[in-house]
Amino acid sequence: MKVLYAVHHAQHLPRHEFTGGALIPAFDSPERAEAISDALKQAGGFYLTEPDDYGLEPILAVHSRDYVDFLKVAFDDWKAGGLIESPMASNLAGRPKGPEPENIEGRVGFFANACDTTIDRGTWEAAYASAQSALGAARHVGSGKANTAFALCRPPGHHCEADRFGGYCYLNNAAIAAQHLRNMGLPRVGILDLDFHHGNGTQAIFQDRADVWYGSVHGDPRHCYPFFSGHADEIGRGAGQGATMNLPLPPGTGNADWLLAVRRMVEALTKFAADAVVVSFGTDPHRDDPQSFFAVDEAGFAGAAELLRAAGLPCVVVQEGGYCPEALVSCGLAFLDRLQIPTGRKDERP
Ligand code: OKP
Ligand code: ZN
Repeated sequence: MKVLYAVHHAQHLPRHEFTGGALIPAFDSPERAEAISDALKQAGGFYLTEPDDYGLEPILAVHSRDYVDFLKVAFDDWKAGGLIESPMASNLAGRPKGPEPENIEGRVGFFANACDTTIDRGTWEAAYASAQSALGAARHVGSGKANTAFALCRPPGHHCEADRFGGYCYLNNAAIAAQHLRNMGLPRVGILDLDFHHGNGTQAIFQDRADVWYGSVHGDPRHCYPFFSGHADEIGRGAGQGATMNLPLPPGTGNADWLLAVRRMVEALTKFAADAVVVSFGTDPHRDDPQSFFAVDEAGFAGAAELLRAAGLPCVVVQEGGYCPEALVSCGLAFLDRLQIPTGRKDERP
């Protein structure tokens, strides 16, 4: 399987995040992506390459120009403004938002949907490279070269809206990949979000559209981040009604109930008649993950891959979260191994 991996992610080095009323060491560390890439190299059968540079245009197909311009300069403007540490939102704009403030602290809040995440020196470059990995994987699958590809993205993307960062996310890699598949000529694209957290950003980006389906299985937002999005009655709006699907699950959810939900998602994807699916893939449903209250294990991830493979959909897998180093590796391998079409049907070499 082709794996798009931009080593530049290591330039994104958040020192801390705001959680539980305190600044704690950031969960999204470079070691996360390094653990996965090391394991894939060792496992064999995965062909790791740096993504090509597809430029800003496919990013601007999802994100606003104002937001992208802000991300590029936020860190430098923060320092120039005499502020300490790194940009982090302390005030959030309501919806709809008014005009962008002039003050840098105000601008950070204007372009944020949570107060947990910093923007650091190197964040823009890493987020840009991460999006290019998603684009590389989308192009590989969308052009028919292979049925599957894996974008080993870091930072993740699914909490990021068109013009708001948060939840460790700055550019919505999965949304950028899905939109790119549309622009390559695929009429109907699905996004299946298996990360423990609901992808509030991805949902917001596509909730009004009928051509991109979004489905998510996640921890019930009554009990966990992102708290205000991901309830079962959120099914899309206007033309997009019926093209959003949420299955929030309670604390303690294990393989059986999780896979039942994934099965319902895959059935809905099939009914939607998606031409390809982008999987927002997080390993945080695993029972050992420090952020999750699910009890899924490697067999669960293998089962999810089996369901997707049986559906016969071209599949772009995009890394989102996962904070237990061992589970990042074991669940990633379990999922990707099982997703591959058996040899003889389609050559998976790049
Ligand atoms: C990013 B991805 C819980 C704090 C949660 C934000 C979590 C972002 C997860 N005590 N903070 O979806 O894995
Ligand atoms: Zn997550």
